Amino acid sequence: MKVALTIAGSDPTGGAGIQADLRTFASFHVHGTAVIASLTIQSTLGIQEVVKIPPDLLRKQITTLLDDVTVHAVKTGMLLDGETIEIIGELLKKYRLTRYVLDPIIRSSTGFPVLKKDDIELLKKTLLPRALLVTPNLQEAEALTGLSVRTEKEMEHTAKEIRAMGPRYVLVKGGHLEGNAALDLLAGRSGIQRFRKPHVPGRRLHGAGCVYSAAITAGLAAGLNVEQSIRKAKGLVYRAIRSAVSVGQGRQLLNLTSD
Ligand code: PXL
Repeated sequence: MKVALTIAGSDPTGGAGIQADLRTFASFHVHGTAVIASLTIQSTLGIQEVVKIPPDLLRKQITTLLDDVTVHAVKTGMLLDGETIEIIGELLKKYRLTRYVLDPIIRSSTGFPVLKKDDIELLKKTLLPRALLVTPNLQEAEALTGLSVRTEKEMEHTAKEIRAMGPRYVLVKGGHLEGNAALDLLAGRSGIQRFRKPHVPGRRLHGAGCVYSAAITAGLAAGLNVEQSIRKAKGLVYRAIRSAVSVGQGRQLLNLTSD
């Protein structure tokens, strides 16, 4: 059985974080393992509070799991501080986890701040060079580089700038770009590749980034390469956004039950 691991935050709504990652892994028929790095207190209306898991507990969760279980691909999501980032960097190295997808969550979709400036710098130094793939949205690409990312040309330039920080591939997600196509740009060894799906209008979503990076991780765990994993993941995300559901009064959640 192929195994994927998520090291991320808990989201009680099930729309984002660990809960979304595990549902996504299951929909790709990959066994999901999960280490909780942070807890959120939230509803579909937004985050009330975030709490980090104490470093010794984070470390023990990961080492106890990885001393036993062989993991074929790993993703990280909501990490709340430098100590968390350093432990994960050290353990990625120790366990030689090279199929690593870094979802650089800097703020939540509802605007709740996740990483401070110093933590972003540490993430760039410690985790970016270990990533096979990093998946920033436009705001995250701006925060990682200090550049403006509002056009396709700027996306391309920024993807290359982030790639120079060490990851093998960079996927800049243009879902929030003006226009009617959801365009993502992948920067890799052989230049830039484009992934497009129609923009689904009228949705205010929660967790789309988590589902996307988890779906890519599942593809990698199953043995697909980066391009194949992105193509398959984008298809799943598109269908799940088209059939998004309301379970509360706030944002809609991706529907993974029909795939
Ligand atoms: O969508 C980013 C995200 C990731 N992880 C957790 C979250 C959120 C957004 O709310 O709650 C746990």
